[in-house]
Amino acid sequence: MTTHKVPTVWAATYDLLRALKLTTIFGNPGSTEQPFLKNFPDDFQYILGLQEASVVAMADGFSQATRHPTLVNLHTSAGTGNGMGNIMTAFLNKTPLIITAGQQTREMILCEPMLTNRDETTLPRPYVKWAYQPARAQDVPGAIMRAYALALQPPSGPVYISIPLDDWDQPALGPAVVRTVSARFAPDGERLREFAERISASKRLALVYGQEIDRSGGWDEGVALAEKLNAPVFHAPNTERPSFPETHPLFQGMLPIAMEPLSDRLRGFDLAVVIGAPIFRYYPYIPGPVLPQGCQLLQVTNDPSDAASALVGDSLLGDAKLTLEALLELVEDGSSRTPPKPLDLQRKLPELANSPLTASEVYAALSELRPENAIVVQETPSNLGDLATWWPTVRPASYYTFASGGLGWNAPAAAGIALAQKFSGGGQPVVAVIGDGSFQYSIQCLATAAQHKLKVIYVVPCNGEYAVLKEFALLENTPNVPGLDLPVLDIASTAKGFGCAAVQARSREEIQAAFSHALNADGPTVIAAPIKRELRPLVPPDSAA
Ligand SMILES: Cc1ncc(C[n+]2csc(CCOP(=O)(O)OP(=O)(O)O)c2C)c(N)n1
Ligand SMILES: [Mg+2]
Repeated sequence: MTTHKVPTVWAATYDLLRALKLTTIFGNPGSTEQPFLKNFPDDFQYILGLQEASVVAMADGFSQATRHPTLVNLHTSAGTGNGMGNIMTAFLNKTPLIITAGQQTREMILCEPMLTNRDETTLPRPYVKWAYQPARAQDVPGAIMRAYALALQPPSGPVYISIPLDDWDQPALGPAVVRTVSARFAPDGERLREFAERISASKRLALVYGQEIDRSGGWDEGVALAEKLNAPVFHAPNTERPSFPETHPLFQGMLPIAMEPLSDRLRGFDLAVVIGAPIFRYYPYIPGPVLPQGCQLLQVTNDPSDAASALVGDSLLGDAKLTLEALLELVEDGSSRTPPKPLDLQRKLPELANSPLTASEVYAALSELRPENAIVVQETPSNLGDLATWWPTVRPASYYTFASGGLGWNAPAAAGIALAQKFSGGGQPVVAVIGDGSFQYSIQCLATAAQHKLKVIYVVPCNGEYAVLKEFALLENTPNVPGLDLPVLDIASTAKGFGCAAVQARSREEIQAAFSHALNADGPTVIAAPIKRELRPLVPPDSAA
């Protein structure tokens, strides 16, 4: 008697995941996911997050740091809902996450028992590139293959598949079809030459570098192009991945985050070339033109939607690194241009230390012990500029933040990045600077960091308030807003409860001692640093200087 050997949907799917190198799964399980997770294979790793906001952002950080799509498994509608803020962020970050969620048994969905994910493809929209529930169990592996292909291709981003729990034991059609797709594309040659000519002809040229450069691995090409053109480089406003060394003499800082000051900053330039960013990612509304009089704009992006939504200028679709390489060949040498005056970082500290310290004093203390290979992750809204002053980004893939502003992404993302370091043996320590308010949104990530002994140091500047919202209240003239103070938090105790080493550090000496100790620790450390309350203008008046 011959036995008929058809794999189950479960077996065919795990083989597909193996083939696609999706063997690290970030999740939080429920009964609708257990049929997928049963007999979990030894060559896979399940990274448990205790709340889905952490699960999604840890996977996002891991995916960015490994430069590979990553699998997430959420618990039906409730888990998807908890993860939704960070799914939105992953969409704006353009991180290829393949998010799966369990669904009730097909037999019962009609009567909507508990755990039914009702209208399952509606919930994650519009912040996924595709949301799907296979029409039949046999389509599960094919749907995951399609999801992978879509997530990876530019612009990459999250996709969502809902999978009924009874699908896993069904017979598959056979082994899954494994396909490959391209993760990048080169620009159109003719249009590229036109761009190169316009760039070469510019007398007063500004380069604006965005996140797609660092994501594409094009950091060195970006530096080479700026040097060949001898042109100033700005970071695109609110960029989440700095893509140019901030200590380079051509670096001119980040463009302001609002219309009027941004256009003022570009005054005098005849051409702005934006590579790898939308036009523009503004934040507060300060009305003004997009560009000053006499300034034209060229944009390079791999995202047709960002090309279409640009308010002004001409766009070219293409991968940032490939386009930079090609432009480098085509543009004329810019030695006749006058280089800009190097930025003055304004590193000034008071002779007598403040008590409590200012955010600047905390970052100054840390910067003296900065390991050259450290990776920074930042979610500290009111003093991120101070951090950049004292801890400028000088290497590729060494600074991460979110594209969205949705709090609760960076603390878990830092854990995901540290996990990627651990798996790759990279040994780069992760320093996550997270405001005391921001730290609360996905605090459960600390348990995952402790469980896996991740080399991540959380530095939490504690001002006991939502300072940036107070700054916003001044800008928008909205006095007496309630709920902007945080009177009761004990961050070090909370962190200890999640299994992390934690200290409160008040002085420069205490901070440096805690940081040195943490750098040598076998696991995560949380350093809570009380800081002085300071309110500064949200958009500095001199940002147009
Ligand atoms: C999910 C989410 N909820 C609320 C907000 C609004 N928000 C923006 S900044 C901020 C306060 C951040 O406080 P903290 O981390 O302490 O930083 P500080 O401003 O004090 O430097 C809040 C609540 C948000 N951006 N995201
Ligand atoms: Mg705060």
